[in-house]
Amino acid sequence: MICKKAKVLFIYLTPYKKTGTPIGVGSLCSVLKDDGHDIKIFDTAFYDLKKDGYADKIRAERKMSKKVVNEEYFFVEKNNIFKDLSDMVKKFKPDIICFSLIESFFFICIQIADYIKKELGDIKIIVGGVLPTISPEIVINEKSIDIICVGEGEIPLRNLCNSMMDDKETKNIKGLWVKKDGKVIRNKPNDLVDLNTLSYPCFDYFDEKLFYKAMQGRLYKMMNIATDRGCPFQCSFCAAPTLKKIFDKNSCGKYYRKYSIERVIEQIHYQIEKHNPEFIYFSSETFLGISDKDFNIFVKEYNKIKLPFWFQTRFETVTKERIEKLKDVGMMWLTIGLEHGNEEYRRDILKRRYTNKLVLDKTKILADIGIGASINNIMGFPFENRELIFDTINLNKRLWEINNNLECNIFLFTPYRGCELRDICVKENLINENNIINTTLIDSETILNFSESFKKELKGLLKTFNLYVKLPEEYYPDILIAEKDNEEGIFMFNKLANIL
Ligand code: B12
Repeated sequence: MICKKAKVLFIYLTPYKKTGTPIGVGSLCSVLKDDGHDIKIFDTAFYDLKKDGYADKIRAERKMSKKVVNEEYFFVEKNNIFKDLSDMVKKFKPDIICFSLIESFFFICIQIADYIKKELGDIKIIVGGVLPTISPEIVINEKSIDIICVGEGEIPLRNLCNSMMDDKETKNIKGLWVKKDGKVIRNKPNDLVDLNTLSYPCFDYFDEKLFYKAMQGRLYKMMNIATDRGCPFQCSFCAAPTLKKIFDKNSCGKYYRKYSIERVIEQIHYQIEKHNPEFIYFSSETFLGISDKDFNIFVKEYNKIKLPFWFQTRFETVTKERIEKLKDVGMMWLTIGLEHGNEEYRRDILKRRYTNKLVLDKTKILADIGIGASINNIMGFPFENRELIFDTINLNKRLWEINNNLECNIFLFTPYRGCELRDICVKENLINENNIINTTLIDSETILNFSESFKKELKGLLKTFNLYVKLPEEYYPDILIAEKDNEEGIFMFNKLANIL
């Protein structure tokens, strides 16, 4: 495809020091690069916009993970986002500015978009990502936003850039909602892409520092590899089921798609050749959801690659045979969502159906083979109370007893748009229907309208979760003191945290 080159600036909105190269933006860069467009990326990871810390630090303070020892070598903090952005825009002179947006960055996105329009000229602004896909009206209603992308962006953005540069009409491009003469033209979402014909995500334009991610207290140059897109499960705290519904309703094709195993292997070689990473991270939601045939090909081929790797999967998919084989070819770690310790609550409210026995058995498999894991847990759900939270603490305690090489992560439930539990929160008056979330997983206070006493309790339990999990029960009276948000509580917390 030959057309005039567009200058495209991506603004990747991500929390302070939240590194890792995003597959979505990488994939968009890749199709534009194929068509010869000029690309730059402005990343918000370097700016402490909310002045409230960052995930790696807070996780270490809450005793979830080890303190990162080498971060100063890989991170430079910048402090004037508007000046830096303005300098980049004036120098690069983009034809179009692209934001990739999830809900927690809505306000920052609008602030930056307004600034661009007011101070830097009438450059076309397009916003894509999960939020405009799930709640398009909210985003398109913003005065500084010209276009939004609903659904996957590879084809719509390519068509937009190519048409724009050829002075062709852009208002009817599938997948885009476009403002024209004071009206919004709402085109249908584009078909979902065929992963096996798509170019690999291109990370060439990202700052090298963003490749570094923490693993066991050390930052490594890591390459994110996706093996699929979408998710076949129905968890009520996740937006994936709603994304699936939107794509089904618009007949866009199947949301949950896998790369062929040959493409996965080819992609790993391609990215290693380009970026020379120290570690591979498989960013798919359920890495071990692959068939035995593909699994065996993966192991055989990865044996030639040999870089250490980790991935995310579900408990159900862990088997002795598979983990042993993976360990032999470089598997170092895995992340598993347990989410809640009460079986009934997990099944009925969170829509996760597995037993605690299964969770214990699978953790034993990991312990026997000598593989560590991050166990992700959430608390502060609707209808939860202290007793239910202790079911989560107690199950984690049993897992920790089986396998000492576990990171027990605990996060507060946040009802992002698109997740089924959000509707329940609205119904129960726990949030206002129009609420737009402006918070991330490291926050220490719930945004739900629980009673003041339960809010306090959540804050205390979030801080002390790992003390309860990892210290013997005779410490519980002291941990109760450590829950308090006062001098006595802080003193006790520090004293107990030092034991771990
Ligand atoms: C992998 C992942 C991560 C990774 C990588 C994040 C990333 N930005 O790539 C990590 C672990 C870092 C992460 C962190 C967080 N994540 Co996350 N994450 C995901 C997950 C599982 C997959 C995302 C993905 O790679 N999809 C595949 C790519 C190809 O799709 P995509 O990114 O959406 O991009 C496509 C389209 O959206 C569109 N598009 C995107 N941007 C743009 C821009 C333009 C201009 C255009 C035209 C199109 C376009 O085109 C892309 C290519 O087709 C999703 C779940 C999901 N199903 O989406 C949650 C999800 C996106 N995450 C979510 C959240 C909340 C977070 C955190 C805030 C968690 C937290 N509480 O801290 C942080 C924020 C960090 C950040 N800025 O991204 C929520 C968002 C909820 C919402 N309603 O907004 C989701 C939906 C999960 C959920 N809870 O429901 N996440």
